[in-house]
Amino acid sequence: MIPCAKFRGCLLAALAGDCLGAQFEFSPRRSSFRTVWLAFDANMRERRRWPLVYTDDTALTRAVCESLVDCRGRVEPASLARSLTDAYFKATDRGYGAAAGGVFEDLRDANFADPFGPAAALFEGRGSYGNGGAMRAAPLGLIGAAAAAAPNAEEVHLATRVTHSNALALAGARLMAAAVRLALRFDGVDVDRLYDSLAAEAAAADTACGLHEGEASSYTSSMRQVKEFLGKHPASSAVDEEARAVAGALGTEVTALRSVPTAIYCALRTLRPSHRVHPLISEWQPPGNQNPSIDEALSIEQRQQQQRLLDCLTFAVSLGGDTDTIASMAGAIVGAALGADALPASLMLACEASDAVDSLATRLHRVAYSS
Ligand code: R7I
Ligand code: MG
Ligand code: MG
Ligand code: MG
Repeated sequence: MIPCAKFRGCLLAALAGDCLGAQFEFSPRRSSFRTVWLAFDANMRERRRWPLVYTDDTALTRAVCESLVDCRGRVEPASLARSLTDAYFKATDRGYGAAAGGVFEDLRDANFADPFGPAAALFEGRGSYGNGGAMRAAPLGLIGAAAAAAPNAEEVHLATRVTHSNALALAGARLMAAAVRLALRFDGVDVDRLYDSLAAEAAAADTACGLHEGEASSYTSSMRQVKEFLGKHPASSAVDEEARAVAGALGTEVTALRSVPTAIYCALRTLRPSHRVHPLISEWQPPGNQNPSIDEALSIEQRQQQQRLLDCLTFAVSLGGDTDTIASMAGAIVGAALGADALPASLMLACEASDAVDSLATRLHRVAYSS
């Protein structure tokens, strides 16, 4: 059985990436690693409840979890469409993609008669290739890891098509869910093996969605670039050059193709046992050292896991562009691998609704193992 702590780590780190990244989403210029880290450090030192609000990424991830819990771990498109739409109308100002609002209005106006209809009509019938399906796919990876018969890929397609029917969006969501599913079983050592499994998932997703290698628009070719970057191991002092190169090659856009492989790189980079956390972070003292009521005494291992996650999120946001979504997806993968111990208490205090996300993760875990 996958421990509940890994479900919690996944969804809480996804929340943290969204909340931390939202401050930088589509800033006109990329921020340095140092600038991003100083902002995060200040966020965690505020020591008041929820200075950081979450965006559509978390609103819709919560909605996916709630629908999965209601439907005993299954993807029921009508339930999911209703749950996503309710989340949207509860707060339409959470930074939704330009096409998303219209889909939710159409779904509601037709009383959810055809959960796939409005999304299929977008962009002259080609459907959106935005990353809005991938950004909420983590819970599907969690459920998929527990399912005995792993019906995952088909269910991810159904869940994605409610808002995104373009092949690029479907394959990206499927790859993101697979990344979470595989990260849950990561042994802490063999990142090459994790990469190989992900590359195989990318190839399968391309084939299933009719994407062809060579057109420079396949997940297979992006994953090959991920491997090249993973082979490089640049020094911490070169982190901003690394970020510039990764952002240029893999992308930081709102499209699934130019953000999911980027998030996967951010996660795998951090999970390599040889990865050195940036000195700004390895020298960091959690705010709790001044206030024992917030961060209790941590074991060395727990401290290192927290530093790893913070290093991942800082790097992801320093790439620029779609920072909330890339950090959220990277966080989901790393959080699934490391578990909830990797989330500093001061960070959880800073992120909106962390308590609700935590209990939702626990409910999802219960559902995942109760059938
Ligand atoms: O994918 P989506 O939900 O957006 C998610 C992003 C994340 O960064 C969130 O944090 C939030 O900021 O938004 O929303 P969509 O509107 O479906 O897709 C995003 C954008 O991708 C669209 O608004 C378009 O600009 C672009 N796009 C397309 N452009 C041309 N042709 C998506 N599909 C197409 C297309 O087929
Ligand atoms: Mg967002
Ligand atoms: Mg959307
Ligand atoms: Mg975004």
